[in-house]
Amino acid sequence: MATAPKTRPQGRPAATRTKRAAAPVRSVPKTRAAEASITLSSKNYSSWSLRGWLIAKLAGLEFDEVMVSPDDADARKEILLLSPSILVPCLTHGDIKVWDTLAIGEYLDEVKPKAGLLPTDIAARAHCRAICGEMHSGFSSLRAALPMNLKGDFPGYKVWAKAEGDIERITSIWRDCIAKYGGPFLFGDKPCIADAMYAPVVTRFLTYHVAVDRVCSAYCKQVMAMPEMKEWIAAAKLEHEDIEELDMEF
Ligand SMILES: N[C@@H](CCC(=O)N[C@@H](CS)C(=O)NCC(=O)O)C(=O)O
Repeated sequence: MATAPKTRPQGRPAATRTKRAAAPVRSVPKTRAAEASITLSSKNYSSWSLRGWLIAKLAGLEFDEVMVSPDDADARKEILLLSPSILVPCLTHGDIKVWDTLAIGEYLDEVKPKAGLLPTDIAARAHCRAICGEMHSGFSSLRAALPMNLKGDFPGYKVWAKAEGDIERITSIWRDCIAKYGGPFLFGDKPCIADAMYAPVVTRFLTYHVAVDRVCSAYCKQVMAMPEMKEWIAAAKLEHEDIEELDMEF
């Protein structure tokens, strides 16, 4: 069942996460040794964790998931060792550490060049990098107004006016890509880094019942039908509800 929507005065992005139960750093082992590991936090709330994880999946990388709780003091010390930025996601691949989602995407494109993480055509690749950059550095109103919450379902949620501008820009990016490259994903028939970057926007649109046009709605369905998305969302739904009140962009 959905938890009650957060009430926040519209027009004022909230800033603090008030309470989060301490959870130890824990590694989720796979049946065989993986070539890499990725630090992640909440699968329900952490949009950057989802992006990094999805990119690694699309790359076909074998990796272990290291779940961390940044609010626990001991865990925080360990995260500092795992991720110099104290942010998730952080990829460890042999001796190499990459602690930013875009950098993880660029690195994995070099390591797994056949995975198609970036489009092969130079113009499409530049376009892809531009819209990934826009997501990485922008849309703060949307991120503040509609935090990722995969367990949530908030029909009738009042979208803050400033976030409407972000929604318009994002849907125009999607329409443009789908018209140019033929869909069903942003750069053609296979998902790439751009789809991973925008996947948490898709889930936000569904969580908060944001109405979009036919093309964008079909794109949202396409992303939600990805087996990797189904796997992540199923795990998110099983996650402990240890965050009493989350009132920040996450
Ligand atoms: N620009 C970073 C953003 C990463 C980020 O903001 N991660 C959030 C979680 S979604 C985080 O680790 N926040 C620290 C905290 O929760 O204490 C990236 O691209 O990876």
